[in-house]
Amino acid sequence: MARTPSRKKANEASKHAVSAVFMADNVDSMSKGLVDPSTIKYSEKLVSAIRDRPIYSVSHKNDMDGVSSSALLHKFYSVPTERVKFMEYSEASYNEVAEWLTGKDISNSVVVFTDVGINPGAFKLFQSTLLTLKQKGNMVVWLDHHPWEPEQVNFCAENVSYLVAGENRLMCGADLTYNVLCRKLDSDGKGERLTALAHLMDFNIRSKSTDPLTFRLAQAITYMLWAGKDAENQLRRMVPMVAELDFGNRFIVNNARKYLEEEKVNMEELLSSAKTFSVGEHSITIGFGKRLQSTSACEALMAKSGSDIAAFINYSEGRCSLRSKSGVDSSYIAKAMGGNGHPQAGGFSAPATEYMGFNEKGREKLVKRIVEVASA
Ligand SMILES: [Mn+2]
Repeated sequence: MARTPSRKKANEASKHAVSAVFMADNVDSMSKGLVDPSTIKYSEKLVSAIRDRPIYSVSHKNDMDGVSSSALLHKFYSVPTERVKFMEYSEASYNEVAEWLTGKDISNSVVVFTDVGINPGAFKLFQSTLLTLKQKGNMVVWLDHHPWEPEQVNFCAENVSYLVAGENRLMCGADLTYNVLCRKLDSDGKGERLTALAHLMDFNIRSKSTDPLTFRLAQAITYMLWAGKDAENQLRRMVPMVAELDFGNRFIVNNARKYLEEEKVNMEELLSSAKTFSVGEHSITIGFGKRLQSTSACEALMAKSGSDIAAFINYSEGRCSLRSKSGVDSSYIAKAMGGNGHPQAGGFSAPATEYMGFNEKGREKLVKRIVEVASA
């Protein structure tokens, strides 16, 4: 890599989350520091260090980016689906992953984390998990594009083999997985195509040629996430289909169809609850609903009202998703509400216990808070 490594430490970048891309390449031992994301390239050394070892994939559960990142590892590194784990940002999920990794007595293997960061509440647990993996001669590769806390970046920069962390406006999880680990192995171009689709979805970019395909997959993923305990098995089963771009597979199509059947009813409920408020130069439409794909729900709210920001409060899951039109940054709302996100797509948790089970009073309370925060 012909670039001069920046020697800046992560905590110089920001007092809070790292809003720039931090890279630590301990395999190449060439670079550590804040980098221009466009310089992140295929790593020949990393690929040759990992390709003959057993690989475990831990990826984000909630969307196409996480599933696609695992699918790329399945396709190019023959990671069997039993070695794929999907997780979300809850402490219970971090506990489960820590147990999955340390309970297996994995040694001389590789664990690749994609499209997830570390939940601050799980950081201590994860420090010991990563140290245990290291002691047993494992390599850890971590490829993420969400904001990270400086202490987590600094710990991982020292203790994992290869790290990309921090808000990345160029590359999503699948982009990082593809660019760093897969690009030169992609003889049929399917990996590149899958990555391009995941990129469009993750950055919420509209494209006529790709939307029907990507939305079908997104709908199937959403329907699977409603399956509770079985969700992970279903996602895992889908990984080889996603790897081969087989979005027309009956399994995917059936799940997408079930989603659409429910969507009609659920969308009516969402739109009838929607209220619009002006917040500074912008307007926000807030609606309550359940079992809807977040992006579709927010788009329906914006289409109905003409607002440039939408908040979909999923009362059955205790979460709120935010989306905004291109050029409108809604991430400050997610952050102020204790969540996280990108300029056009973010969210935060809104537990039922905090909002009186989302009865009328509880709903008013949450709407009031969002409007206050959005106006600030
Ligand atoms: Mn992502």
